[in-house]
Amino acid sequence: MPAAGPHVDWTRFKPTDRATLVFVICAGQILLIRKKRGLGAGKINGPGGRLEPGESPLEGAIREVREELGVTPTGLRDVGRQRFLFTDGYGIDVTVFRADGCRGEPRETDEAVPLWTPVGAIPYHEMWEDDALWLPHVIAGRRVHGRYVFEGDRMLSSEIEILGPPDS
Ligand code: 8DG
Repeated sequence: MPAAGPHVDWTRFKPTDRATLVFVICAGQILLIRKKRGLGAGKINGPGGRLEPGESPLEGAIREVREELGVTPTGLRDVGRQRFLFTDGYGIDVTVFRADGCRGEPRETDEAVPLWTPVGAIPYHEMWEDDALWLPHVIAGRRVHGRYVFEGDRMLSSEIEILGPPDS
């Protein structure tokens, strides 16, 4: 995709990468990470990462949580898709999952530090700028689709559709 300004024809969006994010939410807590490397290193996020060739989003989501935190998320539900276009032309299409628990105790790896966080105290100021727009809906049990243009770390535009609860 060519370099973009804030106005994008999303029907022609061809992402460079497809990726996943997983938010394990249970007992009033959400499992976040401090990301040590990759896109968004230093930020707080959910675990997740780029899909490998031939992998489904669900498979990739489970693999990334295992790799980053050493635990297996359970009860995953697809809660929407977030698409990002950077002004240098890089695009990433992210499938977001909510999980209702995980098997094992999250531990630090060379990719991430686990941070169990009360759902009422999410540090949005240390996260990607768009997250404050859609993550509250996911926590409230809704699905959200979003499209964003970024210049580096700075969000230039956002479009969000709030949908109903995920299929169980
Ligand atoms: P690596 O091993 O190649 O270093 O990395 P990876 O694990 O394959 O990929 P990654 O760099 O972790 O992939 C980027 C992750 O960041 C992916 O989970 C999607 C996520 N992500 C963005 N933009 C945004 C955003 O604006 N908000 C949130 N919450 N996550 C985002 O790429």
